[in-house]
Amino acid sequence: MRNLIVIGCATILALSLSTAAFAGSIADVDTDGVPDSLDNCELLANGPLVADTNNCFQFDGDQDGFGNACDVDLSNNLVNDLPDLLDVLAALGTNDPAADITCNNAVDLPDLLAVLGALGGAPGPSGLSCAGTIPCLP
Ligand SMILES: [Ca+2]
Ligand SMILES: [Ca+2]
Ligand SMILES: [Ca+2]
Ligand SMILES: [Ca+2]
Repeated sequence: MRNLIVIGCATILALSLSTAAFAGSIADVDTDGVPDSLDNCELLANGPLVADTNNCFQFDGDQDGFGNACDVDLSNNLVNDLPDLLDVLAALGTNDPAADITCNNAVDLPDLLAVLGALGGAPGPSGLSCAGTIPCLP
């Protein structure tokens, strides 16, 4: 009987460990359904389980590996800076996919505000190893 209990405990422990390892391999911090290692906005939900503003799914207009939801670095120098602000101003009224941060098929005020609000930061983070190169082909 005691052996059975020991075996039972060992089995439960092994199951717990393997479950933890499994959970670790599919970590999804923003719970959007895309594992961190494949998520082009690791910390910001951008579909499919938790959609971003306009139900976009990992939309990445400039194909740099950072999804638009977390990428206002339009000049692709890995800093959110003045050139990005100038780029979004120049794209206002167009449907330039790189500048369409909110993914509503138009570059408009919310996109400008997103760029303004993120000045001084950096794009991402992204779980893709190719993030920062164009095209980012995982
Ligand atoms: Ca995710
Ligand atoms: Ca995400
Ligand atoms: Ca991007
Ligand atoms: Ca920039």
